[in-house]
Amino acid sequence: MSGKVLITGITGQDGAYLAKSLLDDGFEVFGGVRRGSVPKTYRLDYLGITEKVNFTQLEITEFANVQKVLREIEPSYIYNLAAQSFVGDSFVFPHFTSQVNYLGLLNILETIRVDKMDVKVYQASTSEMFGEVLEKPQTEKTPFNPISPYGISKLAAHHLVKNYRQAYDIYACSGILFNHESELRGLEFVSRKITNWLAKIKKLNFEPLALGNLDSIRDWGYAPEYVDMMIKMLKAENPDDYVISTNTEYSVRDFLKFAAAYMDFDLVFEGKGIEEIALDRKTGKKIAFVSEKYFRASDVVYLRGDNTKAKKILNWKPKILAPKIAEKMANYDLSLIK
Ligand code: NAP
Ligand code: F7E
Repeated sequence: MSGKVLITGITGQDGAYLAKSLLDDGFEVFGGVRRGSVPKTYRLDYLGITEKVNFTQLEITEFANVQKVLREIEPSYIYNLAAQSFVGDSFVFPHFTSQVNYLGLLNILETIRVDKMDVKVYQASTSEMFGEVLEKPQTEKTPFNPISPYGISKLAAHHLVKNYRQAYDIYACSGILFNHESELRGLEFVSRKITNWLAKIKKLNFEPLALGNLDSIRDWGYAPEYVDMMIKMLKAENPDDYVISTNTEYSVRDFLKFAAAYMDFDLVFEGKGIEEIALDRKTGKKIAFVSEKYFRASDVVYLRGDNTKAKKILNWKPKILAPKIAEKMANYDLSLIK
């Protein structure tokens, strides 16, 4: 594969890792960035690739802007990663979330359809579409049952991909990605919130960390391994949808324990529900507590993906699991505090 690639959402966690992999493979990478009061290239800076990316102004909700960008670049591949990706915020901004996550993709697909563009499209679908799960573990065939405005907007986009593929023969596929984390994860997501805050407790004696639902279970993978799967999907002869996951399950409490152990805190949990706290066994110091502030109006409490199809057809196998991910992120967050 070679040629021009457009990544929407290039400044996000996945966009940065994907751009790095594609540049390493010899692609010409174009990155869509939206206007902000400050440049948001810190992830690309961290990976040392900012100078290698061709940036273009892209507001995914503006049809005319999307059309102009696609016509100017004429990419052979589009990875649509742009999203309002924080589930918690989707309850606060449901309209905005739908506009970005659904209408953004529609703008891309409509431009391709009208201009009859020869381009392959990757859409960032999500395990959040399974919502209150109807089957364990979840596969490509598991019925969707989303319970957040985020999950609903992504499911609408997921259906759009299938519809344009079937009706207009456009090469478009969806990766149903389960949670994936890294050193470049946003601070609002629970994994990074934990490692970042614990590092501050460890090195700066910060106050305890407030968390929401500790019982929530996720199938956490490592983001750099997941972007490789996105590339494999567009290399395949035929477009298809794949679950990308590790087929393992850990609770938020487990993730907290892994990160804490790396920082030499031996956590014991006391109390139940809203009263639950985590103490360091050695010092008796309170490290974390439950706060209602971080409960969601409705929360997806169990996710675990069966990645058999991706393994079999695309020869993809994740190696890095939650305990190691927590360590890597904890190590990185400690290193940020001199
Ligand atoms: P992220 O870090 O939140 O990045 C989102 C990106 O979208 C950012 O570059 C953001 O730009 C851009 N964006 C947001 N609104 C936009 C708009 N209106 N116009 C143009 N760009 C816009 O997300 P991520 O973790 O990398 O995830 C990448 C994609 O995969 C997202 O679609 C997410 O929903 C999906 N996904 C993620 C996971 C996961 O566990 N990470 C799992 C399944 C699916 P700014 O930098 O300007 O904010
Ligand atoms: O929450 C619970 C929370 O915000 C995970 C996005 O990348 O993955 C991500 O969505 C769980 C939830 O990720 C806190 O209630 C407890 O049950 O890290 P998260 P998410 O909602 O799973 C999916 C696949 C995506 O597609 C999304 O784009 O952890 N939780 N306490 C907390 N969550 C947060 N954020 N903060 C807490 O204090």
